[in-house]
Amino acid sequence: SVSAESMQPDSDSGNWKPPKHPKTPDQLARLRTAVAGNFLFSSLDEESFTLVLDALVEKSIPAPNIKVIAQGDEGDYFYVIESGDFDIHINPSGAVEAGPEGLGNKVGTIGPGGSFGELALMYNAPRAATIVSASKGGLLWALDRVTFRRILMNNSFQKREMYEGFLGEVPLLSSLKPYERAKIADALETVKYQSGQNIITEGEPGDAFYLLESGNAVAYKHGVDHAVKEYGRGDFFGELALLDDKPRAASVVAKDNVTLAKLGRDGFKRLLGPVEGIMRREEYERTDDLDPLTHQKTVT
Ligand code: 1OR
Repeated sequence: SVSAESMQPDSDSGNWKPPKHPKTPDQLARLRTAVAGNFLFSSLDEESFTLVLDALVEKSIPAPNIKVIAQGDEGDYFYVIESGDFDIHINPSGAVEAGPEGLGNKVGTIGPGGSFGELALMYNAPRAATIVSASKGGLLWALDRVTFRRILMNNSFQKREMYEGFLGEVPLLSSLKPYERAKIADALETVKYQSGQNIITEGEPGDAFYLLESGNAVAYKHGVDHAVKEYGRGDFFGELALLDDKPRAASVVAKDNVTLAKLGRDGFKRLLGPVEGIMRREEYERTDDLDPLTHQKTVT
């Protein structure tokens, strides 16, 4: 007979069964809301999603200033925020130290729907930051290390790996830290268009931003008889409508078969804040030999 052991790919966790923490309908509803906008969950199939929901454990953080994760520690859980804000602190020495300054510098805050604690689990690395409850505390959902690695990590890890090289080559993103590019990778979706298809249509509302991974695309504008811009690998388009809530200023058409990394409006607003200045500066620094739409040399 076939033993359960031999059907498991990892011999060290051959007897692993996903933990099941029963939940009330109310808990389930709250949990579904909390993970709804979280990109780490978005590519799970129904079966994996159910398994992860079962495995999550509610963890109440009843006061401010509670350390949920300490920089330098080993990773045990991954957390999703249902309510409350949580501050991120990084001590340049690599670990929390004693004393009032021991947490290091506050570098950001994560709110409801956000998540943290994945890095140490993904890379078997010490915790990269300290996470402390802010305001009144809040409510977290915790996923154990093994379930995270076996179920939740596969897709997101592959996605981060897949996009790591490409995002590192995109000039617009070169000022970002690797962690910031990893968060962008989580939110990207690969889309393909065939030669001649419209990717963006002038005059329509904008809902996404695009990075071009392979192939070429061309921008056209009503009333202009030539292409106003050509895009190749590493170029971006679709930012103007999202930055200023304006209709699409041009159509962008696939010149050959193209592969794009698509970032929706929410991801764009949330993750490209640090480079908004660069996108806008390019608009303002336009000079005469640059195309008004695209900030680059006009294609003839
Ligand atoms: P972890 O398992 O290392 C701490 O535990 C968590 O803080 C980490 O996973 C991330 O989920 C989260 N750098 C490192 N970790 C961060 C950062 C961060 N932001 C959130 N975490 N940043 C510095 C980038 C140079 C971004 C600060 C806004």
